Amino acid sequence: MLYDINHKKEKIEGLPLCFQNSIKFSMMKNILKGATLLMLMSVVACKDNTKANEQPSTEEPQHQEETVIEDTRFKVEIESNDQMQFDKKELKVPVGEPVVLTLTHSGKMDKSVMGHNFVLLKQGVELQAFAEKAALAADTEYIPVEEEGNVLAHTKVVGGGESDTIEFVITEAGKYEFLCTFPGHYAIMRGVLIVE
Ligand SMILES: [Cu+2]
Repeated sequence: MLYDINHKKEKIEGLPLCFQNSIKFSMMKNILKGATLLMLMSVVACKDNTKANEQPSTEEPQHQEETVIEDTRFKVEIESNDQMQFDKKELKVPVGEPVVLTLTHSGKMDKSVMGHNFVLLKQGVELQAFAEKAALAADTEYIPVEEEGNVLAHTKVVGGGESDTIEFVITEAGKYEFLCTFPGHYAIMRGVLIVE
């Protein structure tokens, strides 16, 4: 197969330089291989080039006053670990105000073997009886459906390196028990939330 490059050159002059270069490039390659794919590639390259040469838009993004809303919610953190412990036995939060609670798991173990959650019970709920039912509720992350009415707030179950944040409001001052309902954990992983 022979190509008269000069003849073709005449034909392609008058096209934008970008196309000329692409076409020349394609013709050369065509001698060795089929040109279709290469033509396509050249066109794509040409388009990219065009984009790069575009002037940046002079349109100013709509300027808006930024309003920084200060997060005044009360924040509380509780940590858990691979030794089946919470780092706090007592938490204090204000009554009637939004509380943002974060449970973190600083260990490495998977949630299937050392999972933890934070479950806050209504006053008057018998913790041990609740925990024993909860331990069987693996399908609902150890929150038994029939006991949901006894739970004021709860996180999901977290494993090592994970955390979960919840928000709740307690409208009555007093002491509330919390626990981890992962099977076998409640005896150690429990404490009191003081609302005042
Ligand atoms: Cu636990």
